[in-house]
Amino acid sequence: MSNQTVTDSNSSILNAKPLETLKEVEEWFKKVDNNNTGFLTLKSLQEALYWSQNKNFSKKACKLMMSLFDGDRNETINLDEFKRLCSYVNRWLHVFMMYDLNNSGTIDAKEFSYALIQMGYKLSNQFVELVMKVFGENSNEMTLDEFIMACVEIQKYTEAFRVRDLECIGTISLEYEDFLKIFLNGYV
Ligand SMILES: [Ca+2]
Ligand SMILES: [Ca+2]
Repeated sequence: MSNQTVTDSNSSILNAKPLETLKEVEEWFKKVDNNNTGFLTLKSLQEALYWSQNKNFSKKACKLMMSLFDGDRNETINLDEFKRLCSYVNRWLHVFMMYDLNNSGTIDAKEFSYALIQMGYKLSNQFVELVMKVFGENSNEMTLDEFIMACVEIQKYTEAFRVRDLECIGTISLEYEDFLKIFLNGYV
């Protein structure tokens, strides 16, 4: 795998500024946080994402969002964290729509393959099919939450590879423990 052309588009998405002016975000938050606790649990985050996107987000996808945006690590999402999270999902939604070439509301293998090329990845069709199987509940199509998860994971492990492939030759040599660390870092 050669990754030297990978852009930092995903990391700029992650660093998106909160949508301070978007009143709707506050409304979605309050709609779900109806007893005014000031935070969303994993379950209520799932509900809030449904209101915000009119799309189902799996529990797994919500856990990923929680891991990315629970800045104070209290296992809940407050309003500021939710604003950042919505901005992030919104940007991914635009990416998703851009590559949903036939406007089906899902991304198929051909569209995903094209999206990856446009994002700077050079990956084989067999690998794309494998990713579709791993992340897509229906292995022929990916929904928005599945697409985000697949892209975030590919980005994360590409970064781990890139910092070890200093000469950008597309090959790295790993010690056993370093290999395990890459895997375990996916959990923190
Ligand atoms: Ca939090
Ligand atoms: Ca499509």
